[in-house]
Amino acid sequence: MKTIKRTIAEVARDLEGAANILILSHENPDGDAIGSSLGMAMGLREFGKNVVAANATVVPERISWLVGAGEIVTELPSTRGFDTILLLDCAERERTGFDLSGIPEERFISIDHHPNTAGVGRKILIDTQAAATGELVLEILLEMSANIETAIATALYVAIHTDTGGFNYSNTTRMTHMSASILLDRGVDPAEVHRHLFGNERRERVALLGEVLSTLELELGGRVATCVVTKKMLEKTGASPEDSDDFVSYPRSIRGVEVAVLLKEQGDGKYRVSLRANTDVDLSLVAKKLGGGGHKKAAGATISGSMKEATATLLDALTEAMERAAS
Ligand SMILES: [Mn+2]
Repeated sequence: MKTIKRTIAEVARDLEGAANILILSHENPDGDAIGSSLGMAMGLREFGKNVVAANATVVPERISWLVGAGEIVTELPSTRGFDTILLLDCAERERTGFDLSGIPEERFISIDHHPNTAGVGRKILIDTQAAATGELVLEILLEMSANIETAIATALYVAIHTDTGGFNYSNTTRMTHMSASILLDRGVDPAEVHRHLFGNERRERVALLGEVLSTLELELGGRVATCVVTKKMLEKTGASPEDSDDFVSYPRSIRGVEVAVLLKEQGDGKYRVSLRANTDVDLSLVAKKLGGGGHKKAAGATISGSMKEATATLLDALTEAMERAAS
């Protein structure tokens, strides 16, 4: 596991010297990608800096209520005017979904918490102990003595909330709760955030959940649970592909299940696979073997073939990983 330690202070000093900053994150953004981008953007603007945030994918509806979400552009602006391109929750050019080739390495700074990532930039901060990139952004803004107003705090709280499953996953640490404590001090309303994230479901999404749960299969003697999202289900329910993003938590909740799998049909004979572990099996290695990436307990990849072939490929890789974990 590659962890590159740059101190928070080093990155903070560097950002203090920057004037025009372009903030990017990984495509298909989650709450951490968007929350840390918005929190950092608003925080840096307080110092009079010119900041633009872009993401190759539109902000998911679930987090589109965050202040500033509507200002995140989906087209890459001309990068010429930016002295700094800040990658958040992402430490490689390719993960942004934008063509950033040809831009000198010194223009980049990357801040991330994903393992097994190379890192690009004049400063690279990859802290795999951080539960979310939002935690790192908070530390940097505190180091810069930024005035963390409620909108910034709420964006960072959503970042941390999302990546820890509401402070429930094993990546949740003392630091996570300390960060949350600071953010609540700055005016975050946790009940309001929860209502936005979970009390705001569209009928289409709940209907899709019904369809997806009917595909539940237990494999490998009940150690692996799989569910499938097909294009047909999306058509039938009127739901969108990202509506199923966290459905993997349902097969995961079954007693005895060690690895939960959600297969999403992409078209062109491709399946997007989301993996979640309840035990020690290292899913980042499984995903890597399948051409994807991620964390030990949460990873993903894209597999080609029919549903049957994709499932077989995946179960082979999981069998091997679970044997390795047991030995
Ligand atoms: Mn993250």
